[in-house]
Amino acid sequence: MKTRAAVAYEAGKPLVIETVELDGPRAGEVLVEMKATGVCHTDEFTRSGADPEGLFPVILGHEGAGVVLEVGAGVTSLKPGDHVIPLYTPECRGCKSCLSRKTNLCTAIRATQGKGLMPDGSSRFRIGKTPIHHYMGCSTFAQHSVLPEIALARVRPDAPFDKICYIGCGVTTGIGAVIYTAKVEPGANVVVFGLGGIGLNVIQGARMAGADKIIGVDINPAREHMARHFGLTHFVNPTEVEGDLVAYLVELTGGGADYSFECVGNTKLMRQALECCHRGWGVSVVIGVAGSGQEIATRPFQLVTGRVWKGSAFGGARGRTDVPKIVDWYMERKIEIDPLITHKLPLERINEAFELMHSGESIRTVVEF
Ligand code: NAD
Ligand code: 022
Ligand code: ZN
Repeated sequence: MKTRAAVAYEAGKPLVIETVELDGPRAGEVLVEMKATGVCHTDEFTRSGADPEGLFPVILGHEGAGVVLEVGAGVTSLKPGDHVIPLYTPECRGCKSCLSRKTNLCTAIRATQGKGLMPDGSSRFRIGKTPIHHYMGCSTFAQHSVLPEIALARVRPDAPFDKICYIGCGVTTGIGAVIYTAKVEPGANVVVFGLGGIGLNVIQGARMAGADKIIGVDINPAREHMARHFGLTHFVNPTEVEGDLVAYLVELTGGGADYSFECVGNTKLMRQALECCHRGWGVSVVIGVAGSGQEIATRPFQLVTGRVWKGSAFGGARGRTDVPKIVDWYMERKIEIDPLITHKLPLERINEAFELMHSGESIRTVVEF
């Protein structure tokens, strides 16, 4: 079939809206009609050429929501008409990682996904004879995409696509890091570095978990207002703190944070996030993705004295199991998404989403098909 997509032909160039050829689903695969997609940092990381593993030409996008149109041979968990959210972290329930119950990082299709290919080693997208790469196993910047069955979460049909697409990355990453990775308990003191599309979801996760102090750190003063709406109790602008930020945060938390979250991707902040944790038990979760080749540092004493450094991918969520639950939380008004979607664009104007991201004007831009 033919479909409309935003194609990244070359690193650093704007996306081009094109009609592309899409082959139907093979065994274990599903054809999805995309209804909406968010535009996230990793899409820009790859588009810009900063991602050393970026492949071109490619159809980017990993934060979508849509409807199943057709299923390939052997697909049993989905049928045409089902509403779905694509998963860049799939859940096969059979690999060593899924069976371990200790991680959400399913390995079933990891090798081919990283190469921009479907599990059988080929691409479903092409223009003329030129194959176009898939992206993070999702390629949501296309009106239709083909995905593996294990990379789709079936969700309730009454949930609005233009909001729940954000659960495909940002919402689950932020809330999941609190609930699944850190397991924040009621009464805990929490420090969040970076109050953007991820950090604001960490804040609402911390509120949901019953945290006491929820302290947000951001250099953009405009982020305070929205953060308070989501549960922030104290705002800290590092540019206005006299002296050492870590000492200031330890004082503010009465001895150190029980949990801290780095939601920027800055290795200096990762260190501060660890070091502002409470001696003996404080846990710091790295969510931000730093530029390639960067390293984190601290003195071993920080760990010897009981602080714990952790990382979280997709919030530690098991996609097919947990994503439908998060959609339910949204529909039951236990979490909020609407105010975080600050901009909406048609596919033709998708390049403006990257500009809004750079200027700090948007939290999330959603593209509707
Ligand atoms: P964003 O741009 O919306 O937010 C970043 C925030 O950090 C902004 O509000 C900015 O003002 C603030 N900031 C920048 N420099 C700062 C500094 N020195 N001190 C304090 N605050 C500072 O980005 P986002 O969408 O929230 O994403 C944040 C990070 O999370 C990115 O690195 C992204 O790639 C990563 N991420 C990770 C996962 C995962 O699974 N681990 C998933 C999604 C996103
Ligand atoms: C999503 N991310 C950032 C913004 N939006 C993001 C980026 C990378 C990861 C998670 C979220 C991530 C963490 C750990 C891994 N990835 C490796 C997982 C593994 O090796 O099993 C990651 C993922 C997908 C891809 C690359 C890296 C990919 O499909 N190319 C989950
Ligand atoms: Zn993302």
